[in-house]
Amino acid sequence: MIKRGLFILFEGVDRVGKSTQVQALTNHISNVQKLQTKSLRFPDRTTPIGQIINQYLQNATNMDDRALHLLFSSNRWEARDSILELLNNGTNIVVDRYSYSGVAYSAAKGIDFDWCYACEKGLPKPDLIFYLTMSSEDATKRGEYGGERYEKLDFQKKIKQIYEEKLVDQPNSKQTTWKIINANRPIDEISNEISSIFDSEFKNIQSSPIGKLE
Ligand code: NYM
Ligand code: MG
Repeated sequence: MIKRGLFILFEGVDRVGKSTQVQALTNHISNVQKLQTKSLRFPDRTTPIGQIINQYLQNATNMDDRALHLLFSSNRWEARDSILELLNNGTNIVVDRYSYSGVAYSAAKGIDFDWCYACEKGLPKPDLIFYLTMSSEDATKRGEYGGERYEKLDFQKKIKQIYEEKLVDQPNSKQTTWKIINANRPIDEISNEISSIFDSEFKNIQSSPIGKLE
């Protein structure tokens, strides 16, 4: 019988190095562990819904905050079947942002936290979440922001606060393990830590069923 794939998620504010670490862990799982792996990211800007989100992020359109929130959530729901298919076929997925980004960014705008979380319930649950964190000032110093919406120090601080006070290791993320990773270190040091956590945990996780966000 084939073992199911794992759903590994990277979360954190902008500029903490998630995409670099997604790539490093994907390489580790396929080249060192010799397991099937695919990386995904949200928003998935390639779908029709993702294109509307992309236009908003690039300041080409404006939108009601709640309508936008629901589009981000829809962009995950439209990926649900393919995520489950990959996992059930034994492919590990390494994902750059998911429901927790959805809640953190929208709640940081002042939208009710529980309302933000409600539309995520029922989506496939990540098995392991790496939360990359560093001071917002240090993240800002990592070079110019790309000019997308949200890339402002004050707003980034609010998002970080929502993650750390309301999401990381909180009851509504029960049964999911969050690993808090100090992202203010050399890339290799971070990726070595993440790879060794994966190596020590993946066998245990494979034998548990795929969960749902609740
Ligand atoms: N973002 C991402 C949200 O506001 N809600 C969501 O549900 C998701 C998945 O999109 N600044 C925001 C966070 C980012 C922006 O993501 C684009 P990225 O990883 O910077 O391409
Ligand atoms: Mg970004």
